[in-house]
Amino acid sequence: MITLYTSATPNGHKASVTLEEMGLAYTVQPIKLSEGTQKEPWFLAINPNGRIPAIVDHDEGDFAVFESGAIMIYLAEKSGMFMPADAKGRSRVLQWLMFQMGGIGPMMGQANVFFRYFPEKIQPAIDRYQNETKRLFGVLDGHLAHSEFLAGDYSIADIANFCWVRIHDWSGVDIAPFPNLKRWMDQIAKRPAVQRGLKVPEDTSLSDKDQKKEELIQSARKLLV
Ligand SMILES: N[C@@H](CCC(=O)N[C@@H](CS)C(=O)NCC(=O)O)C(=O)O
Repeated sequence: MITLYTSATPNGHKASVTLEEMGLAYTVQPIKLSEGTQKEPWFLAINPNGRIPAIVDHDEGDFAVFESGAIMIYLAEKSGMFMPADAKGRSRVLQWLMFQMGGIGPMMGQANVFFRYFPEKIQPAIDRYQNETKRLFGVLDGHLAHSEFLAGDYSIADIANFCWVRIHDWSGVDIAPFPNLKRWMDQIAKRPAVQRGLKVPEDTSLSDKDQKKEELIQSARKLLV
């Protein structure tokens, strides 16, 4: 049994979708980011970085794993699923996973901050992160023009990038100019395990009511300064 500490964010969904896809037994402990639960000493003992997601694997002596990418690799190795065993296949998956961890996540994350959360609209910062997000979407689109998935069969690399690209509205970037990316997004969104994972820890679909959306924006702002 695994405990997943999470919130309804792209990084949290990377872990919950992965667990759902692999059919691993887990329980969810929701972390209230707006209340600072992630900075409490008991949670820092699990993740010294004070962020979600994190997991504790009770089958492995309560082994704790933090960083969403590291969690996905750990679960792929535990389950033997969604990452090939051969060196080249594994490397291809890790390349696209790192592309998300080092590119899509940080750039979209900053685009979200400057476009969506900060009341002051600092245009050069918005432009910088939106342009970089568009450039990265172009890289995905170009690759997906000749591949069904990012690295051979459907893998943790697809899950990681999907969970971020789906919130492109938060960054103020449209995916309509990227038809291959859109085709791939639509395909992954249909997977039942993905749909279940996106409801963890609660159903916060992108069509949230305005009031709920405003609450989310307010609590995110508090974390950023
Ligand atoms: N690189 C980390 C980033 C984790 C992260 O930034 N998590 C956010 C939610 S998506 C968080 O916990 N924020 C709370 C805070 O900043 O205090 C990962 O991939 O796990």
